[in-house]
Amino acid sequence: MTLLNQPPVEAALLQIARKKGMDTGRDRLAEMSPQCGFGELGTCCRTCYMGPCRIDPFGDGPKTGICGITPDAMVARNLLRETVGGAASHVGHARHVLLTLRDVLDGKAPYEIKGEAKVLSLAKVFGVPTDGREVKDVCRDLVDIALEDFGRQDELPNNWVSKRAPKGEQEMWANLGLMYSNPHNEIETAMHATSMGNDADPASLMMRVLKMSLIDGWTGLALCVDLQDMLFGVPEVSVTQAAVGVLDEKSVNVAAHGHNPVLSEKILEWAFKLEDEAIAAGADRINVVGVCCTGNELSMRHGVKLAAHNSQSELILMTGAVDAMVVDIQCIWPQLAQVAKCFDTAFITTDPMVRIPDARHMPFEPEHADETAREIVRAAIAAFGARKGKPVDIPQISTSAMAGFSVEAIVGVLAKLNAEDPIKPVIDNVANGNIHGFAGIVGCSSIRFRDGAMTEELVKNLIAQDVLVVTTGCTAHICAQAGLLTPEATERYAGPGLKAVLSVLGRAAGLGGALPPVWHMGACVDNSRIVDLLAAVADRLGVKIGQLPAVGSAPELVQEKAVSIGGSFLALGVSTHIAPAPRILGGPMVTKLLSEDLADVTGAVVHVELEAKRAADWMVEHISQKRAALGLS
Ligand code: BF8
Repeated sequence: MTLLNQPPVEAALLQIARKKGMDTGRDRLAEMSPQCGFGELGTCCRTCYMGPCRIDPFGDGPKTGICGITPDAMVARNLLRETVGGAASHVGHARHVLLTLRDVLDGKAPYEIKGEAKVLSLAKVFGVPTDGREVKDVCRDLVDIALEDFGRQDELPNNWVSKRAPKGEQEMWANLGLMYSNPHNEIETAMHATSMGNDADPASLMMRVLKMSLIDGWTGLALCVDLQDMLFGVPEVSVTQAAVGVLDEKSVNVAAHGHNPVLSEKILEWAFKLEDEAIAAGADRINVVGVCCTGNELSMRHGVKLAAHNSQSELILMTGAVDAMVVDIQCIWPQLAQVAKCFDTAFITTDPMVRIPDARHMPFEPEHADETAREIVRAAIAAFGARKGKPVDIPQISTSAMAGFSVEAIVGVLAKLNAEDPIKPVIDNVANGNIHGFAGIVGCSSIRFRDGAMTEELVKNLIAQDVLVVTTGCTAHICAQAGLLTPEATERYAGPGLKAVLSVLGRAAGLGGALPPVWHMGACVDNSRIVDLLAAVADRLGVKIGQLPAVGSAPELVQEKAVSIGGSFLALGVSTHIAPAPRILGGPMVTKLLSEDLADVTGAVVHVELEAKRAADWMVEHISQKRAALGLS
């Protein structure tokens, strides 16, 4: 791991950790390095108790598991279980929001429907009548359509994919046998098929991986975002601040961490309502800041400041300035509870699935959202009372960052140039080469790559070559902290063509400067917004998404969710760079399938590259090939 390029925020936070003698993820990684080679290759099988079996595909050792399973079947089976983990997380998140929205419509949960425009636009997609009807009634019909998918046993196509996904791609998926019905049944089937003595055909297992990824994309991401937009409103562009310097010594600092805005929206609401109590406790105010994807959700809809991405979540606690870290689901390191114990920080878990020893558990249910959120904010004020006057270490580093690039917001900006045909200015600039193409740089922050600034270098290389970048998840935090979500970044890093386009768009949007070269589209579930954007451009051009000069990348893969999201882009025909390698390299057939043969199935391939400049070059070259196929120079 190189430290030559360590981002300044990491450098400052690690210095604090060292000063305080605190253990970090980097220390724990160093202690267990080198990591298990069998695990990295994917050829370790723990499916049954004759094992664990380990196959060294390159040496003279065993060539199959004890039951005879081949390395290809082993890596495919393991990959499918990772994909199930990702899809189950996103589908579970979506279902939670769905049930919350149903309770809101039934008057059982204290939220308002803020996304009326989204309700009406989805009604059109799903053929729900709107004339003369209350928005709530239209919304209820949409909720019922989504609920039907979770209960159906009729094997008819799932509503959210068959009515919501682009038709051309659906035809391809249907021909490949990838269309699905009830997502829960498919998750059950995938777990069944991967248990001992079932599917041992790597090709069949890999088709299951694609199918599970589709479920992730449409009943996970798209359903989740549609519901959240109906409930909480569609994001609009706003300017916020990012990095640890957004913590404020004199305020009650509440860090919202996780993924589900059903909790964090209420925390934000109660932080405003209890400001007087905080002032009475000696604070200037209550400062709600965002960590990981819940941070992105709050930032997209309310301009809340972004404090940290995933691999910094334990480090910001070491400032001693976080009064409460309130978490919901996913990507919560158990270590956070141990770090919080060393300070006055209240580390509060809220979901029954996320129980962590030494955390304070305050069960959050939407029906009692107000009471629990009030109690949580009061716990933060009490923690501030205990901390007040004690020294804290807050590195004074923060950057400006523009967020809130929903498709609706992007179309709104473009409409200022061409109200009749908003997508046309983009298409014209792709055709004339000002925009070489598009890259979605998404996913996690990995301590295996952070100290080399993998993501920042990749993004800078792409925008210098006139590639417009969209981002989500922890990658969005990284880009924000590097100052890449600013008009200044366009001036400093963008190639001449991209700079010209973004300057015109920025002026049209009334910014008085260029739009940023990297557009923050939200949390990881908001990758569905990227799909919607691609679908709109493809539709306007009359081509399939896979034909667009577009490419994806997850340059610091950590979570199973990133695997299933990556798979959903492959199913659309969008090729994807990834680092580190998925755990398939021990299976030569599966490796070839993903890196070459998939091109003949969906039109996409996976490319592994650990070095940022080379990864960017591959992505630019891939875009060039797509341009050439469309007859563009
Ligand atoms: O869903 S980017 S580390 S926080 S998995 Fe997790 Fe990865 Fe961050 Fe958000 Ni996404």
